[in-house]
Amino acid sequence: MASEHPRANLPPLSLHVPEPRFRPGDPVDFAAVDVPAAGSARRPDTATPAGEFHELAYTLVRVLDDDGQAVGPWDPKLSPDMLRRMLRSMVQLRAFDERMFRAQRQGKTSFYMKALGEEAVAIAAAYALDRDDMCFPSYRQQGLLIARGYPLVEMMNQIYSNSGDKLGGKQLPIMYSAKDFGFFSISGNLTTQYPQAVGWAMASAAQGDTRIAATWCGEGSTAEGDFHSACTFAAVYRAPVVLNVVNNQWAISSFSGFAGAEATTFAARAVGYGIAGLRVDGNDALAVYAATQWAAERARTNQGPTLIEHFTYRAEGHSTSDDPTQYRSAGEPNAWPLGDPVRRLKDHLIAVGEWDEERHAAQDKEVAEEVKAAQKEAEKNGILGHGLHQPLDSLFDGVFEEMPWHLKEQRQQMLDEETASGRPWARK
Ligand SMILES: Cc1ncc(C[n+]2csc(CCOP(=O)(O)OP(=O)(O)O)c2C)c(N)n1
Ligand SMILES: [Mg+2]
Repeated sequence: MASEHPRANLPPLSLHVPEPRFRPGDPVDFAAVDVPAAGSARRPDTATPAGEFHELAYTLVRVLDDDGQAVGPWDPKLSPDMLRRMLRSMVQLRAFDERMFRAQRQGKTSFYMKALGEEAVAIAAAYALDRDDMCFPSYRQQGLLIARGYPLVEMMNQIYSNSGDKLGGKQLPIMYSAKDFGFFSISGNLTTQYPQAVGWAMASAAQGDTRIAATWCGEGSTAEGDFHSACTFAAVYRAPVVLNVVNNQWAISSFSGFAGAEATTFAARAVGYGIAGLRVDGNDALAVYAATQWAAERARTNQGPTLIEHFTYRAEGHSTSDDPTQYRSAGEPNAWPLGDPVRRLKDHLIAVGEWDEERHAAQDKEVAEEVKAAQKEAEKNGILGHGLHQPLDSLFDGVFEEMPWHLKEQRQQMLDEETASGRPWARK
């Protein structure tokens, strides 16, 4: 073929197709992952222009060292009480995930997504932000709701699409929406939350408000056009927003190389837009807290947006519909060089004499009981697939303020067909 080409004297073009380092059955060695020492990254004043610390987009902001001590300029110097609250929220999130994953396996719901290994990302950010800052999460930041004290029963009602589900059974399980908790509706369409967060932040500034926005997407999602248009708007208008990229190495079965990780970091996206960029150890709750607090301070003082890459690892499958043993080595989660975020925060509290193994074990038990009790409560409202938990004619509600004539007709047709079939559809 090549010889028939009119310009056969030129070398043939070829494409680079990224390939993950480890496949099922391969031994895992993450020695090539560069892990700078805790405390080694400098912390510029929050008023420093974004162009003066580009190196922070290529390193890792880390606070917790291998001995469990908090070191360096990014140490947020949190009180032991605050550290214990963060730890408890992370433990709650893990217990909640565990129980809901099992509920899906037991056929009580159709779908669940865990945040195992990424607990610090959402929990530490929730504590660093103000309670009334507006969050635009992806589907893996349920930790925001847990840290803000949203009732676990309400989350479960949504997961079960039962009669207690505030969203009326209209959303896929785990796609929560909680306006009162500053938690924007989760969308299944990746990265739509990015321009929404920037738009909200711009509106907040345009109205002279003081609240800022924060948003999260996965590293795979940075390939979406929405990510880039959001960054442009945020940069141009210096929108008061914190843009988080959760680099957990995987986008379902595609490794981060397919979103550009072989060429540069995700935090480096910020450099091209003239946005402040930070790359952070996402398994270090103190580093996530410090980076979020720093970025929030910049936003609050009209220094503009910050893009934070949280370098972490998705320790479980993408969702209950996924089987990671089919595409990656089972050794990866345990070999991940940044460790387990829960264990690291726990070790820190123990190292500073503010926690011990007995208290931790007791808390684990207490939290497991709390989640179990919430589940029992939620199941009183029904589980997915067992009966019609929402009145059938409510299917069309909540979209338009005034229902258009064609939807009224369709609703009537549906109800007529149900009546003719003899099924009980009536509004309770
Ligand atoms: C616009 C769009 N494209 C594709 C999908 C299918 N999809 C759902 S999750 C996902 C992977 C996202 O990976 P990443 O952004 O890294 O987030 P993570 O799941 O790792 O948190 C894909 C491709 C989708 N939901 N929306
Ligand atoms: Mg990912």
